[in-house]
Amino acid sequence: MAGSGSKSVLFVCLGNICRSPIAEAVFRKMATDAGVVDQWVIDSGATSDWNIGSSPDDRGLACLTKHGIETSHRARQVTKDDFLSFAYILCMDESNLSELERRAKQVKNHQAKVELLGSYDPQKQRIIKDPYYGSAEDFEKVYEQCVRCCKAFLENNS
Ligand code: WE7
Repeated sequence: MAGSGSKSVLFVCLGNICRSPIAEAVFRKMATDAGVVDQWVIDSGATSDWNIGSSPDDRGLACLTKHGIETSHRARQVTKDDFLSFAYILCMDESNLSELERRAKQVKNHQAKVELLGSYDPQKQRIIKDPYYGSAEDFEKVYEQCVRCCKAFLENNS
C-alpha cells in the first residue's frame, strides 16, 4: 500500500511470470541506482489467476541475471484495492489494457492511471509482446523495451 506522498507503480501482464516481473525488477534497479527507491512503492501483478505464487519464468530470470538484476517476486493477481492504492498501473498489450480498464470501471473512485508501459517508449514501440511461446531473444527484446520505457517513466516522475 502506498503511503501518503509516495509514488507508486504496478506493472501488469497476463500471468505475472514473464513481462511484468521483468519490468518491476528493471524499474526497481533504476530507482535504486538513482537513489529514489525509498520514494516509490513498486510491484507487479497478473490479470489472470493462473500462476498465483509462481516464480518468474526461468528465461526471464536468466535474462535479468545476465543484466545483473535480481528478483524474488512471486506472481499475484491484480486486486480491486490496487486501483485505489496505485497511482499508475502500467501494462504490456491491448488485451491487458482492455481487461484492466474493464476492472477499473468496477472500482468506485479508482485512482490509478491505467496505461501501456510502451506509451513511454522513445522508440515508439507501444506493445510489449508476450514472450511465453517465444525464445531467449524475445525475452531480451522485452527487457530492452522495459529499460527504455522505465527510464522515461522514471524521468517523467522525478
Ligand atoms: C500464458 C502466457 C504467459 C499465454 N504466461 N501463461 Cl496457459 C494460460 C492460460 C491463462 C492464463 C495464463 Cl497466465 C496461462 C499461462 C503464462 N505469458 N501467455 N499463456 C498465452 C499466449 C498466447 C496465446 C494464449 C495464451 C494462453
